[in-house]
Amino acid sequence: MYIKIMRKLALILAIAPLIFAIGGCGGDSGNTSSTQTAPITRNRWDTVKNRGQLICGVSGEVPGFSFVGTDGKYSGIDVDVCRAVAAALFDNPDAVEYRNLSAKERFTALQTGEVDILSRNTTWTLSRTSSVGLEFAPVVFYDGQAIMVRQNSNIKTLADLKGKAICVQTGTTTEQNLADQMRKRGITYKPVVFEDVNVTFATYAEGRCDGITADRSALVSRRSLLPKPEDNLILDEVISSEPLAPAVAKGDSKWGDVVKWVVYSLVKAEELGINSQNLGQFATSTDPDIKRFLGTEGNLGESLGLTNDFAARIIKHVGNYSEVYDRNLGAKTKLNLARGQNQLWTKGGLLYSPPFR
Ligand SMILES: N[C@@H](CCC(=O)N[C@@H](CS)C(=O)NCC(=O)O)C(=O)O
Repeated sequence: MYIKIMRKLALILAIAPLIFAIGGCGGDSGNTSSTQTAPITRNRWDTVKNRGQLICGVSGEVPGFSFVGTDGKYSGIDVDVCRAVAAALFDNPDAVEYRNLSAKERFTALQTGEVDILSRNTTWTLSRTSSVGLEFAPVVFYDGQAIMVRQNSNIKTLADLKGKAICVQTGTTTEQNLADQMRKRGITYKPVVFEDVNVTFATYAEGRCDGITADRSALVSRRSLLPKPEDNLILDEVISSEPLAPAVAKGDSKWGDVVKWVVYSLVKAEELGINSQNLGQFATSTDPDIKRFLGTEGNLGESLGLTNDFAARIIKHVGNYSEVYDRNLGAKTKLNLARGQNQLWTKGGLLYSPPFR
């Protein structure tokens, strides 16, 4: 409660003059303060360095992405991005403090400087970049929106949801996409909207909604928490593109670059076939590309304000992209999501790293 009040107060102080100056909101999902916000801090990297710890905004409610286990530990692909940044900065993936943020709270937390980075199944959109003031790092998971219904409901397509109640979380692209799709197809429906993800899914589980919609990965994830997961069917129709990416506050390109190249490092390591198990074998590699990447030659890391071995630190502590994916979302996990679009470009997917040069 105290944190929520402080968040609101900090946001009002930070952007009040701008709200009055612009007099409107940018119309982005879940953010009442969409406006041309001035950057809160221009040197977040120094702030983080002085603090000795990264503050990472996550959901904490989506297994496979970010979730708090019974042991109190965070895990998930979004969490691993936070760990990778901390590994690059401090050679310590545990130098992270996590803050759970709902869809509605997440952008305010970044704008006010409460968190250094948002790593929370967040879709990269134009208005979030322009009006909300986010700077996105590369996509860590390409997703799309889907709908889940009960197996025994006879609902097989979006059209079958005519006149039905659909549970959806507010502050999301999900809510907007559903409205768009239904309008486009001329289907009337009853949106049942909540701020809290647990209430949204509980309402569906109690049978008070005929369907529930979210990013497909989130449906697979949250279905695993339902009393009888197998009684629920995720429809094949995918109604949107949801490129999920970490973000920082706009206007601090030094910090933005650090986070971006940490994400690229995960992908580049997979491209080069370097992982946490075989990293040692590459220490003496004579391949110039690998030498630059691992920092045994050149000063790419220092040019970012990091150490030259920052990518090696990430691989040592967190692994490459495929290790991160397999650990959190792969065939050995409850989610069992095929790599699909999240495969390397060389294997038919969309993941691609610019040169480390
Ligand atoms: N990717 C979409 C949806 C993100 C989202 O918040 N999805 C819900 C559906 S499960 C969620 O993760 N809720 C978790 C929470 O509120 O902590 C967006 O960026 O707007």
